[in-house]
Amino acid sequence: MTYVSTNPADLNDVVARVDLVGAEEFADAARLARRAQREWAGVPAPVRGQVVANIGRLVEANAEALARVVTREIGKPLAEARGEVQEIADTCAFFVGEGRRLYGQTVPSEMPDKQLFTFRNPVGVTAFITAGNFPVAVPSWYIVPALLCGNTVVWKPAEYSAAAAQAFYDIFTAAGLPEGVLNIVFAEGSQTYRGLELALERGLVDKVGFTGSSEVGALIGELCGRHLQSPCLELGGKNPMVITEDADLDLAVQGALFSGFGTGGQRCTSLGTAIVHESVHDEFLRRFAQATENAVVGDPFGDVLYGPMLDGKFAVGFEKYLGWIRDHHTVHGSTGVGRITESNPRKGFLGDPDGGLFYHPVIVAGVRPDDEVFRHETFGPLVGVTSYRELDQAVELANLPGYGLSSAIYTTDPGKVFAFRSGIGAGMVSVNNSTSGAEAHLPFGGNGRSGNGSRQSGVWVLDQFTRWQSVNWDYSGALQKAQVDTPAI
Ligand code: UN1
Repeated sequence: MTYVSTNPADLNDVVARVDLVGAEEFADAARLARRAQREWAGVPAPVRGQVVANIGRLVEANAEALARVVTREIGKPLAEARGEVQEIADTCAFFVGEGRRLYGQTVPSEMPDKQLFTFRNPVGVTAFITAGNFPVAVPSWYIVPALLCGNTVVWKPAEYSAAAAQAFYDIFTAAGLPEGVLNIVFAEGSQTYRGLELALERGLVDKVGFTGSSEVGALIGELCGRHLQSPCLELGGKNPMVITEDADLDLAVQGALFSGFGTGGQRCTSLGTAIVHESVHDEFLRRFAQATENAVVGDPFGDVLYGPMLDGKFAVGFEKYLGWIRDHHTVHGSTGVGRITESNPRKGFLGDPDGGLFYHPVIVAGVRPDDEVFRHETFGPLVGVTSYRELDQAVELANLPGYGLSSAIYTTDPGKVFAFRSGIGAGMVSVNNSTSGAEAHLPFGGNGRSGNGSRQSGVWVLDQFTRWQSVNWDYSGALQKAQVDTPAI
């Protein structure tokens, strides 16, 4: 079966065609990765680091071309696509040095003439299933450290970002990865699941990473759990932004605009609900609605806040929430809408199959805790706004949907920052900044419906892609039994 990836800003523009594989071929890719793994693990870690350095250099040399593929294929504004490509280079820069570290420890023994050590071993074969909203940066968060640690990889990118994924793969392999070390497969969802199941049953995969929806993440988690594996799960978010009575409101508006509508709200870290102190709620809403109305949506190669939806299936998913609003906005709340650029007359017709997948930004004021748009990730340009009286109540509202990825507080009061930080269930907290826009060396990940506590990026990620091995070495020449023969004082 062939998948045709189209430009979401112009559905007649075909960007790539890729062959989709079945479950058996998915498992075959894992077999190739298994075959290549021992040899790759035998390459000294500093040399693997050099390969990572080569990848970084090649990414930089091809940055503009890669960014343009990303923009054309998923409609992400070019400036953001450039940033995303930079994130791969940053990830490489960070992990090059880890190739010369990958430290173990020497540990004292409780007995004489005996020494204890720890070593980091690669986990083996890793399998990554990634989303298309960050078609190159997020895969690099998995693939770069996994390779550096001596693992081989099977990678199943989203089909709708196939051209970006293929360009990424070509750069990585050109940097000097031996055959079988990085394997790319495209497959439709059920075949991917079945392929992973087969690979796990056959003992061909040792660690799974999945970035995508909480619903699919739960299925992957269950599957891995049956094989006693703990995957990295980076799932959805309903990320709150609390705006206190002492906040700089203009800054908060800028933050809400970018967090909520940047990338068309299609980041797992996008703002879900702004929770605003009642004394500044009306003023915030007025300024936010004004800024939203002035926002320009359109050609992602132009100077716009955001472009089209990533792909038709996200447009369909988002329509569901727009339907909910149509049914409910007369009951409570109101909606503000932005404008769509008219620079290209073919664009901007909502729901026009010949136009792009463009949607107005939507603010749902007066959103309530039992509303569907309060509880669920909408993955589109929609921000709810509500108010609170006491900070405790704001934190409670922020935690209510049960996700726990990102969050933000806008305040000038350090006491409120710490109260928020310790009360919020999110893995990430921004202070006077956007809920999105992670840096490549800080742990990234969530709790609750956003993930199982695994983290990506930074030095902490080494614990996902290596396993500790303890070694005890007795050179006393006698059988010294721990505890029994431990010298007494
Ligand atoms: C995602 O949406 O899956 O924090 C990841 C950010 C990005 C990563 C988002 N750098 O916005």
